[in-house]
Amino acid sequence: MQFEQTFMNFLLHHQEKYNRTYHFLILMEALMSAAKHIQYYYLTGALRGHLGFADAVNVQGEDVMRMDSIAHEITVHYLRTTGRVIHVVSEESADIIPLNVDGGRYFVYFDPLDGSSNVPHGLPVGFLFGIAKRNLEGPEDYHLRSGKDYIAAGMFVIPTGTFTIALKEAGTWRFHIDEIMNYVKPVRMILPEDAKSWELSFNSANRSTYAQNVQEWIHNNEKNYAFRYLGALAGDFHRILSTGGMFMYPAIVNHPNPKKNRPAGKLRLMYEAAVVAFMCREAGGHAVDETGTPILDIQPENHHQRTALYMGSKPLVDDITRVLTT
Ligand code: AHM
Ligand code: MG
Repeated sequence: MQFEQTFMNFLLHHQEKYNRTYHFLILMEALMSAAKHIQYYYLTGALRGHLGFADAVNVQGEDVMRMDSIAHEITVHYLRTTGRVIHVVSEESADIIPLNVDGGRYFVYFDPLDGSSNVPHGLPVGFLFGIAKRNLEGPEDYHLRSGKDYIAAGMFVIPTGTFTIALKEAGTWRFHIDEIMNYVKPVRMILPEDAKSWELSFNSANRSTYAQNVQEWIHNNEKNYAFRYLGALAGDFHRILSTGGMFMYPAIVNHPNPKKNRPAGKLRLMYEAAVVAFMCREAGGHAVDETGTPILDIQPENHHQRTALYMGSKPLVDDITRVLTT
Protein backbone atom coordinates (compact mmCIF):
# COMPACT_ATOMS: atom_id res chain seq x y z
CA MET A 1 0.00 0.00 0.00
CA GLN A 2 1.27 3.45 -0.83
CA PHE A 3 0.59 6.54 1.27
CA GLU A 4 0.73 10.06 -0.09
CA GLN A 5 1.03 13.61 1.21
CA THR A 6 -2.39 15.12 1.90
CA PHE A 7 -3.59 18.46 0.61
CA MET A 8 -3.84 19.83 4.15
CA ASN A 9 -0.25 18.82 4.88
CA PHE A 10 0.85 20.42 1.62
CA LEU A 11 -1.01 23.60 2.49
CA LEU A 12 0.35 23.79 6.04
CA HIS A 13 3.88 23.65 4.65
CA HIS A 14 2.98 26.28 2.05
CA GLN A 15 1.61 28.66 4.70
CA GLU A 16 4.66 28.10 6.87
CA LYS A 17 7.08 28.64 3.99
CA TYR A 18 5.47 31.95 3.00
CA ASN A 19 4.89 33.07 6.59
CA ARG A 20 1.13 33.10 6.21
CA THR A 21 -1.67 32.84 8.74
CA TYR A 22 -3.86 29.87 9.65
CA HIS A 23 -7.02 31.73 8.50
CA PHE A 24 -6.63 30.49 4.95
CA LEU A 25 -6.34 26.92 6.24
CA ILE A 26 -9.71 27.27 7.96
CA LEU A 27 -11.19 28.55 4.73
CA MET A 28 -9.71 25.73 2.64
CA GLU A 29 -10.83 23.09 5.10
CA ALA A 30 -14.39 24.39 4.68
CA LEU A 31 -14.15 24.23 0.87
CA MET A 32 -12.80 20.66 1.09
CA SER A 33 -15.70 19.64 3.33
CA ALA A 34 -18.19 21.27 0.99
CA ALA A 35 -16.70 19.51 -2.03
CA LYS A 36 -16.78 16.11 -0.35
CA HIS A 37 -20.35 16.65 0.71
CA ILE A 38 -21.41 17.73 -2.79
CA GLN A 39 -19.56 14.76 -4.26
CA TYR A 40 -21.42 12.40 -1.92
CA TYR A 41 -24.79 13.82 -2.97
CA TYR A 42 -23.83 13.67 -6.62
CA LEU A 43 -22.58 10.08 -6.49
CA THR A 44 -25.79 8.88 -4.89
CA GLY A 45 -27.93 11.38 -6.79
CA ALA A 46 -29.40 9.08 -9.41
CA LEU A 47 -30.60 6.69 -6.68
CA ARG A 48 -31.94 9.40 -4.41
CA GLY A 49 -33.51 11.55 -7.10
CA HIS A 50 -31.17 14.51 -6.70
CA LEU A 51 -30.34 14.70 -10.38
CA GLY A 52 -33.87 15.65 -11.32
CA PHE A 53 -34.98 18.82 -12.96
CA ALA A 54 -36.47 21.77 -11.07
CA ASP A 55 -40.06 21.35 -9.96
CA ALA A 56 -39.74 17.55 -10.20
CA VAL A 57 -41.40 15.40 -7.57
CA ASN A 58 -39.83 12.15 -6.36
CA VAL A 59 -41.57 8.81 -5.79
CA GLN A 60 -42.40 9.82 -2.22
CA GLY A 61 -44.24 12.82 -3.62
CA GLU A 62 -41.65 15.26 -2.20
CA ASP A 63 -40.25 18.17 -4.16
CA VAL A 64 -36.86 17.24 -5.55
CA MET A 65 -34.30 19.84 -4.68
CA ARG A 66 -32.11 20.55 -7.64
CA MET A 67 -28.56 19.35 -7.26
CA ASP A 68 -27.26 22.88 -7.86
CA SER A 69 -29.36 24.25 -4.98
CA ILE A 70 -28.11 21.46 -2.72
CA ALA A 71 -24.52 22.25 -3.69
CA HIS A 72 -25.11 25.94 -3.02
CA GLU A 73 -26.65 25.30 0.44
CA ILE A 74 -23.79 22.98 1.39
CA THR A 75 -21.13 25.49 0.35
CA VAL A 76 -22.74 28.45 2.10
CA HIS A 77 -23.09 26.38 5.26
CA TYR A 78 -19.42 25.42 5.43
CA LEU A 79 -18.20 28.90 4.49
CA ARG A 80 -20.38 30.47 7.15
CA THR A 81 -18.89 28.23 9.84
CA THR A 82 -15.38 29.51 9.09
CA GLY A 83 -16.11 32.90 10.63
CA ARG A 84 -13.63 34.20 8.04
CA VAL A 85 -15.73 34.95 4.96
CA ILE A 86 -17.16 38.46 4.61
CA HIS A 87 -19.58 37.53 1.88
CA VAL A 88 -19.94 35.19 -1.02
CA VAL A 89 -21.08 35.41 -4.60
CA SER A 90 -22.66 32.22 -5.89
CA GLU A 91 -24.00 31.46 -9.34
CA GLU A 92 -27.06 30.16 -7.53
CA SER A 93 -27.95 33.43 -5.82
CA ALA A 94 -28.86 36.69 -7.54
CA ASP A 95 -27.67 38.69 -4.51
CA ILE A 96 -24.42 38.74 -2.60
CA ILE A 97 -24.75 36.67 0.59
CA PRO A 98 -23.28 38.33 3.70
CA LEU A 99 -21.67 35.82 6.07
CA ASN A 100 -19.15 37.24 8.56
CA VAL A 101 -19.38 40.91 7.71
CA ASP A 102 -17.53 41.91 10.89
CA GLY A 103 -14.22 40.22 11.30
CA GLY A 104 -14.19 38.33 8.00
CA ARG A 105 -11.10 38.39 5.79
CA TYR A 106 -12.09 36.79 2.51
CA PHE A 107 -14.47 37.12 -0.40
CA VAL A 108 -15.35 33.84 -2.07
CA TYR A 109 -16.84 33.66 -5.56
CA PHE A 110 -18.14 30.24 -6.52
CA ASP A 111 -20.19 28.14 -8.85
CA PRO A 112 -21.04 25.08 -6.76
CA LEU A 113 -22.19 22.92 -9.68
CA ASP A 114 -21.08 24.12 -13.07
CA GLY A 115 -21.91 22.23 -16.26
CA SER A 116 -25.60 21.74 -15.59
CA SER A 117 -26.28 19.91 -18.87
CA ASN A 118 -24.25 16.97 -17.48
CA VAL A 119 -26.30 16.72 -14.28
CA PRO A 120 -29.22 14.57 -15.51
CA HIS A 121 -26.62 12.10 -16.84
CA GLY A 122 -24.51 12.01 -13.69
CA LEU A 123 -21.49 13.00 -15.79
CA PRO A 124 -18.69 15.29 -14.54
CA VAL A 125 -19.49 18.76 -13.29
CA GLY A 126 -17.33 21.36 -11.59
CA PHE A 127 -17.25 23.18 -8.28
CA LEU A 128 -15.28 26.31 -9.12
CA PHE A 129 -14.12 28.95 -6.66
CA GLY A 130 -12.02 32.11 -6.53
CA ILE A 131 -10.82 33.80 -3.34
CA ALA A 132 -9.87 37.43 -2.73
CA LYS A 133 -8.75 39.02 0.51
CA ARG A 134 -9.93 42.19 2.21
CA ASN A 135 -7.49 45.05 2.43
CA LEU A 136 -6.33 44.55 6.00
CA GLU A 137 -4.27 47.73 6.37
CA GLY A 138 -6.17 50.51 4.67
CA PRO A 139 -9.87 51.34 4.48
CA GLU A 140 -12.37 48.65 3.55
CA ASP A 141 -12.07 47.89 -0.12
CA TYR A 142 -14.59 46.61 -2.57
CA HIS A 143 -15.45 43.00 -3.28
CA LEU A 144 -15.83 43.26 -7.05
CA ARG A 145 -12.30 42.05 -7.73
CA SER A 146 -10.59 41.30 -11.00
CA GLY A 147 -8.94 37.89 -11.27
CA LYS A 148 -5.46 39.35 -10.84
CA ASP A 149 -6.47 40.24 -7.28
CA TYR A 150 -7.45 36.68 -6.39
CA ILE A 151 -5.14 34.98 -3.92
CA ALA A 152 -6.23 31.49 -4.95
CA ALA A 153 -8.61 29.76 -7.32
CA GLY A 154 -9.53 26.14 -7.72
CA MET A 155 -11.90 23.50 -8.97
CA PHE A 156 -13.18 20.12 -7.94
CA VAL A 157 -14.23 17.89 -10.80
CA ILE A 158 -17.20 16.04 -9.31
CA PRO A 159 -17.60 13.07 -9.00
CA THR A 160 -14.16 12.16 -10.37
CA GLY A 161 -12.39 12.98 -7.08
CA THR A 162 -9.87 15.37 -8.61
CA PHE A 163 -9.07 18.78 -7.22
CA THR A 164 -6.88 21.47 -8.76
CA ILE A 165 -5.85 24.67 -7.02
CA ALA A 166 -3.64 27.60 -7.93
CA LEU A 167 -2.04 29.67 -5.17
CA LYS A 168 -0.90 33.15 -6.15
CA GLU A 169 2.65 33.04 -7.51
CA ALA A 170 3.06 29.48 -6.19
CA GLY A 171 1.82 27.37 -9.07
CA THR A 172 -1.10 25.17 -9.98
CA TRP A 173 -1.38 21.84 -8.20
CA ARG A 174 -3.55 18.78 -8.74
CA PHE A 175 -4.73 16.32 -6.08
CA HIS A 176 -6.73 13.08 -6.15
CA ILE A 177 -9.13 11.78 -3.54
CA ASP A 178 -7.95 8.65 -1.70
CA GLU A 179 -9.78 5.79 -0.03
CA ILE A 180 -10.35 7.76 3.17
CA MET A 181 -11.60 10.84 1.31
CA ASN A 182 -8.44 12.89 1.65
CA TYR A 183 -7.19 14.84 -1.35
CA VAL A 184 -3.60 13.65 -1.75
CA LYS A 185 -0.45 13.56 -3.90
CA PRO A 186 0.30 17.11 -5.06
CA VAL A 187 1.38 17.27 -8.67
CA ARG A 188 2.50 20.58 -10.13
CA MET A 189 0.65 21.31 -13.36
CA ILE A 190 2.50 23.11 -16.15
CA LEU A 191 1.02 23.33 -19.61
CA PRO A 192 3.12 21.19 -21.95
CA GLU A 193 5.16 23.13 -24.50
CA ASP A 194 5.12 20.38 -27.09
CA ALA A 195 2.19 21.02 -29.41
CA LYS A 196 1.88 17.31 -30.20
CA SER A 197 -0.54 16.77 -27.29
CA TRP A 198 -2.49 20.01 -27.67
CA GLU A 199 -6.27 19.86 -27.97
CA LEU A 200 -8.97 22.33 -28.95
CA SER A 201 -12.17 22.47 -26.92
CA PHE A 202 -15.28 24.45 -27.89
CA ASN A 203 -18.93 23.79 -28.66
CA SER A 204 -18.61 22.91 -32.32
CA ALA A 205 -22.37 23.15 -32.84
CA ASN A 206 -22.04 26.91 -32.25
CA ARG A 207 -19.19 27.58 -34.67
CA SER A 208 -21.27 29.21 -37.42
CA THR A 209 -22.47 31.71 -34.80
CA TYR A 210 -18.96 32.95 -33.93
CA ALA A 211 -17.44 36.12 -35.39
CA GLN A 212 -16.12 35.61 -38.92
CA ASN A 213 -12.46 35.96 -37.94
CA VAL A 214 -12.88 33.37 -35.16
CA GLN A 215 -14.51 30.94 -37.59
CA GLU A 216 -11.61 31.45 -39.99
CA TRP A 217 -9.07 30.85 -37.23
CA ILE A 218 -10.80 27.57 -36.36
CA HIS A 219 -10.92 26.54 -40.01
CA ASN A 220 -7.20 27.21 -40.43
CA ASN A 221 -6.08 25.55 -37.21
CA GLU A 222 -8.38 22.70 -36.29
CA LYS A 223 -6.65 20.09 -38.42
CA ASN A 224 -3.51 20.46 -36.30
CA TYR A 225 -5.10 19.38 -33.02
CA ALA A 226 -7.37 16.79 -31.47
CA PHE A 227 -10.82 18.05 -30.54
CA ARG A 228 -12.49 17.28 -27.17
CA TYR A 229 -15.55 18.87 -25.55
CA LEU A 230 -17.35 17.68 -22.42
CA GLY A 231 -19.61 20.71 -21.94
CA ALA A 232 -18.47 21.30 -18.35
CA LEU A 233 -15.77 23.94 -18.04
CA ALA A 234 -13.96 22.23 -15.14
CA GLY A 235 -13.68 18.93 -17.03
CA ASP A 236 -12.64 20.56 -20.29
CA PHE A 237 -10.04 22.72 -18.55
CA HIS A 238 -8.82 19.71 -16.56
CA ARG A 239 -7.84 18.08 -19.88
CA ILE A 240 -6.25 21.25 -21.30
CA LEU A 241 -4.09 21.58 -18.18
CA SER A 242 -2.60 18.16 -18.91
CA THR A 243 -2.51 18.21 -22.70
CA GLY A 244 -2.13 21.91 -23.54
CA GLY A 245 -4.13 23.54 -26.32
CA MET A 246 -7.02 25.95 -26.00
CA PHE A 247 -10.53 26.05 -24.59
CA MET A 248 -12.82 28.60 -26.20
CA TYR A 249 -16.28 29.90 -25.50
CA PRO A 250 -16.43 32.73 -28.04
CA ALA A 251 -19.08 35.42 -28.24
CA ILE A 252 -22.17 34.34 -30.20
CA VAL A 253 -22.78 37.09 -32.74
CA ASN A 254 -24.14 35.37 -35.87
CA HIS A 255 -27.00 33.29 -34.56
CA PRO A 256 -29.80 32.86 -37.13
CA ASN A 257 -32.15 33.95 -34.35
CA PRO A 258 -30.61 37.26 -33.27
CA LYS A 259 -32.33 36.94 -29.89
CA LYS A 260 -30.01 34.03 -29.20
CA ASN A 261 -26.84 36.02 -29.77
CA ARG A 262 -24.60 36.38 -26.73
CA PRO A 263 -22.23 39.20 -27.66
CA ALA A 264 -20.88 39.25 -24.10
CA GLY A 265 -20.24 35.49 -24.14
CA LYS A 266 -21.83 32.86 -21.94
CA LEU A 267 -19.45 32.10 -19.08
CA ARG A 268 -19.51 34.12 -15.88
CA LEU A 269 -16.45 36.22 -15.24
CA MET A 270 -16.01 36.08 -11.47
CA TYR A 271 -16.64 32.41 -10.66
CA GLU A 272 -16.02 30.67 -14.00
CA ALA A 273 -13.69 32.46 -16.43
CA ALA A 274 -11.42 34.24 -13.91
CA VAL A 275 -11.13 31.06 -11.82
CA VAL A 276 -9.82 28.96 -14.70
CA ALA A 277 -7.78 31.87 -16.09
CA PHE A 278 -6.01 32.21 -12.72
CA MET A 279 -5.17 28.50 -12.64
CA CYS A 280 -4.11 28.68 -16.29
CA ARG A 281 -1.73 31.59 -15.61
CA GLU A 282 -0.12 29.77 -12.68
CA ALA A 283 0.39 26.80 -15.02
CA GLY A 284 2.16 29.01 -17.60
CA GLY A 285 -0.84 29.74 -19.83
CA HIS A 286 -2.96 32.73 -20.70
CA ALA A 287 -6.61 33.72 -21.19
CA VAL A 288 -8.35 36.56 -23.01
CA ASP A 289 -11.88 37.74 -23.83
CA GLU A 290 -13.40 38.61 -27.23
CA THR A 291 -11.46 41.91 -27.38
CA GLY A 292 -8.16 40.20 -26.57
CA THR A 293 -8.14 41.71 -23.06
CA PRO A 294 -6.56 39.41 -20.47
CA ILE A 295 -9.39 37.85 -18.44
CA LEU A 296 -7.50 38.53 -15.22
CA ASP A 297 -7.40 42.28 -15.99
CA ILE A 298 -11.15 42.71 -16.43
CA GLN A 299 -12.64 44.80 -13.66
CA PRO A 300 -16.12 43.36 -13.03
CA GLU A 301 -19.02 45.77 -12.96
CA ASN A 302 -21.42 43.26 -11.53
CA HIS A 303 -21.15 39.90 -9.87
CA HIS A 304 -22.81 37.83 -12.55
CA GLN A 305 -21.13 39.52 -15.51
CA ARG A 306 -20.46 37.29 -18.53
CA THR A 307 -17.44 37.09 -20.77
CA ALA A 308 -16.17 35.27 -23.82
CA LEU A 309 -13.17 33.06 -23.04
CA TYR A 310 -10.10 31.90 -24.97
CA MET A 311 -7.77 30.09 -22.60
CA GLY A 312 -4.85 27.70 -22.66
CA SER A 313 -1.35 27.44 -24.09
CA LYS A 314 0.17 30.86 -24.55
CA PRO A 315 1.17 30.54 -28.24
CA LEU A 316 -2.40 29.61 -29.20
CA VAL A 317 -4.01 32.30 -27.05
CA ASP A 318 -1.54 34.89 -28.42
CA ASP A 319 -2.39 33.78 -31.95
CA ILE A 320 -6.15 34.15 -31.47
CA THR A 321 -5.55 37.48 -29.68
CA ARG A 322 -3.84 38.76 -32.83
CA VAL A 323 -6.92 37.74 -34.83
CA LEU A 324 -9.31 39.28 -32.30
CA THR A 325 -7.49 42.59 -32.22
CA THR A 326 -6.97 43.16 -35.97
P1 AHM B 1 -23.89 26.51 -16.46
O1 AHM B 1 -23.33 27.44 -15.42
O2 AHM B 1 -25.31 26.79 -16.81
O3 AHM B 1 -23.67 25.08 -16.12
O4 AHM B 1 -23.08 26.83 -17.81
C1 AHM B 1 -21.70 26.88 -17.81
C2 AHM B 1 -21.21 25.78 -18.71
C3 AHM B 1 -19.74 25.53 -18.66
O5 AHM B 1 -19.36 24.60 -17.71
C4 AHM B 1 -19.47 24.97 -20.03
O6 AHM B 1 -18.16 25.21 -20.42
C5 AHM B 1 -20.47 25.68 -20.88
O7 AHM B 1 -21.47 26.18 -20.03
C6 AHM B 1 -21.13 24.77 -21.87
O8 AHM B 1 -22.08 25.45 -22.59
P2 AHM B 1 -22.72 24.84 -23.92
O9 AHM B 1 -23.71 23.80 -23.48
O10 AHM B 1 -23.37 26.01 -24.58
O11 AHM B 1 -21.61 24.27 -24.76
MG1 MG C 1 -21.93 27.81 -14.14
